[in-house]
Parts: sequence; structure tokens; C-alpha cells
Amino acid sequence: MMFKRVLIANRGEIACRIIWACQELGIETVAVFSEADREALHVQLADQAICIGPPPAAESYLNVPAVISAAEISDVDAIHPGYGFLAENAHFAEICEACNIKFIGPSPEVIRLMGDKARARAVMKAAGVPVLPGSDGIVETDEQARDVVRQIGLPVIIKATAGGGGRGMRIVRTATELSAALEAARSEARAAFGEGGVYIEKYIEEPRHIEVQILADERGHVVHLGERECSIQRRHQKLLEESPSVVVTPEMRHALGAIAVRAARQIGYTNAGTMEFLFDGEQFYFMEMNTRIQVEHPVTEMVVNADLVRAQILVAAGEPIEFDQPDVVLAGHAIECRINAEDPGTFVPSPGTITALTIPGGPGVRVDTALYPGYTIPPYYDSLVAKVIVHARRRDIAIARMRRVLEGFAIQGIKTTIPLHLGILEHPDFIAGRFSTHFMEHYAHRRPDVERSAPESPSVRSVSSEA
Ligand code: MV4
Repeated sequence: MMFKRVLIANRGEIACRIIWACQELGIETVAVFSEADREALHVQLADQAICIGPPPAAESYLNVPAVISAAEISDVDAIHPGYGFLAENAHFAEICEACNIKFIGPSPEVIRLMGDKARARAVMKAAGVPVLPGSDGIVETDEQARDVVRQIGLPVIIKATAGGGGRGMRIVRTATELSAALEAARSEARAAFGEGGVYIEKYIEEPRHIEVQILADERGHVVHLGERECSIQRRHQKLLEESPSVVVTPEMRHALGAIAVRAARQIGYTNAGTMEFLFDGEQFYFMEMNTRIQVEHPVTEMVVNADLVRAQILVAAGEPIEFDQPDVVLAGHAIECRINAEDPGTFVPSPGTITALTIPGGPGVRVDTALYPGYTIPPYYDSLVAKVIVHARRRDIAIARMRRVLEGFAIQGIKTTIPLHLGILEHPDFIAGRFSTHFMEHYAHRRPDVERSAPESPSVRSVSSEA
């Protein structure tokens, strides 16, 4: 049965995005908010809003008893966790289930399995998904590590099994570094995740990060929605994503999609999910699976003409996916730029009050944001303030469209990363589609040049980059 009322356990643009999907489905919405978010847009959009604690996320958006209490008080049928916060917390999904509240996402068992990166790797390998050469599970001793290195050769990368997103990782290029790197990765993992288990993979020097979006209903019907190219990142934070990837041919997409769908079916995956791959120029290798809706889901929505959040809600309510794989057609090209309230050169957060806001429009333009004029961005949370997504018939047209939109986008009162994005969009290697996950490290050397050559348009551009 369709939900009557849904609680959104998140804030910012994604909370608004979920509320809008609920409104279109005729579902009542309950927002939760911290004391720092009384003036937040998601609080104003929802039918009801409940304060769940003080500003620090650990005491509010990550506070399981507080969120569950709000859900009980408001008598919701389901909780949408968005991304971040409790979205990939298997314990939270279990508590929801025990309280007879539908968690809009996969089962707690699948979340737990994919959260253990070494086990996820083993399960995917067993399901016929290509994985990088590496250890079979957790590496316990120096001796085991040396054996793995003997088999696969250097360089290798040591990763935390509880990790993801780059913490607790060590690249090892010479045999003499191995033992110390293992110990360093373990203690970093223990400190960050309370769990010191690590595993080893062959290190790919200049990979592309390409991920496949999947969608599964609760009747075993699974489809993929193509790939997203996510290589443009800095310090493990994605900056710009696009779909399709310039290196993926229809044949590669078909093969990779079939692998992802088969694996998802085999592990009993339900709802929306993303399989992350590294591409070394020849082959794809599974890296990890994200069991949530992702920040960059709009680029997929634009090229396949779908509404992934609506689909998440429908399949969680037990509805079937009403289309088959051949009905999924990728049309045109979409690009997303993540706009952060940060100094574009140093990436230091720049919270503050939005004194004026001009959001461009026109064909193929979408802006997902919770900003409004007069809003004060609190300093406690992620600095993402807007996602600008453009869609066009071809990649070069999409790039031109994104430049036009970012040049006309005026956010006064804070510094934003818009100038950085304009620099990326005019970089010859980006334009040519020649890049790896290391693009921004190379690009950093050019930054002063890029800032000087940023387009003029003083009325708009200079204010958006001033405090
Ligand atoms: C890798 C890799 C190369 N080879 N794994 C980065 C984020 C995390 N999800 C996994 N990451 C990587 N995994 C193999 N086998 C390259 C990265 C990587 C990276 C690693 C260390 C320092 C910076 C990096 C930037 C982008 C990607």
C-alpha cells in the first residue's frame, strides 16, 4: 500500500528534493531539523516539522532515538534517509523495521554487507563481477600482505574494510613500505571507523571513476540506468559528474549494465543503488556499492528521463518497476556541478547570509538547492549549497550551457566554488574528455591562470566570489 506520510531524515537540497517527490505522489511530509536549521527551506516545505536536537549532527540528524521518536510522534509509514547521515546505517534500517516503519532503501542485511568493503568485494567476485587483483578478504599479518604483493605485484593500495571515501587508505610502491603502511592504515581505520580491518588491491595509477545506477523492486525486477562519470574530484569529494561517460560505448554499457543487474539480483538488492567501478582504459573493476540515492543522481535522471526519488518511494511501497531494460534509453548528455560555500582556491568553508540570489533558467537547466535570499548557511554541516544540472543533445552543447548558467548564477554574501567550475569547464583536457581521478591535482598548477582568465561579467561574477 502507498504511504500516507513520510519522514525525511535529512536536510538541505536532498530533503527538499524528497519532499517535492512526496508532494507529487500525494504523500504527507514530516521534516526533522536541528536547532541550527529552524529557518531551513525543508522545514518550510514540509507539512510538519519536528526539532530533533542541537546543531551538531551527532546530536540531531545522526541521533537514531531522536529521529525514531519524531517518526513515532508523527505516525509516519516510512522514512527516507537521503544521502549521508543515516542513509547507510544498517542498525538504523533495522530499528525502522522493528518499529514497523518502512526504510526507503535496501534491506539492513544488504546495507551491512555492502558496508563491509572486503566482504562486498568477495561477494561481487563470486557473482561474476570483475574485481581488481588483491587479497581474499581481510589481511591479518605482514606475511599475508607480502604473499598478496608477491602474487599481484606493486604498486598496491591498502583500504579499510569499514571505509569508503578515501580514509584509511595507503598506496604502497616499494616492498620496504608495506609493513608500516599496513599499520598506519589499520590505526587510521580504527580511529575513523572503530574497526581496523584492511584489505589490499592492485593500485591503478590513472583510473577513471565510473559508476552504474541500478533500480530494483521488491519482486526481483532489476534494471540499470546507465553510468555516471565521476572522475573530477578533489580530496575524495566529487566536484562535477556527467552522464554518459565519454569512454563508455553502447557495447560496454550493455555488458557493464548486465553485470551490475545480475549481481544486484544475486544479493537480493532492492531500491536504488550504485555500483562504483574503476576503469583503467581497458577494463572495469568493481570497487564498492553505495546503498543510497547519491548526490549526483540528477545527471542520470536527465539522460534517462526518470525520477529516481519517486521510484525509490514507489518500490519501497511494494510497487513494481513498470518498465523493462529495453525501455531505458539514454538521450543526450547531462553534467552536474556541485556548488559549495567555500573559497574556490583553498576550499575553506564560507558559511554566511545569502544577501541576493539569481538562479538562471532556460531549456535543459535544473538547479537543486535549498537556498533562498536572506537564508543564513549554518557552519555545522556539509558545504554543498546547490547542484546545477544541465542537459543538452551533445556534450559540447551541455558544457556551453553549464558555462552560461554558472556565469549567470549570482550568490551574494558567501564565497562559492563557481569560479573553480568555470575553470574546469574551459580546460582543454576536460573539453576533450581526457582525464582521470587525478585531474584536479594536475589542474591545481594552473589555478592562478584559470582565475585570471575567468569570464568577465563583473556585475555577477565578482560578487559571487566575494565574501
Ligand atoms: C583506488 C585507486 C586506484 N586503484 N583503488 C579513492 C576513493 C576511494 N573510494 C577509492 N579510491 C581509489 N581507489 C585502486 N585499486 C585510486 C583511488 C583514488 C585515490 C587514491 C589515493 C589518493 C587519491 C585518490 C584519488 C582518486 C582515486
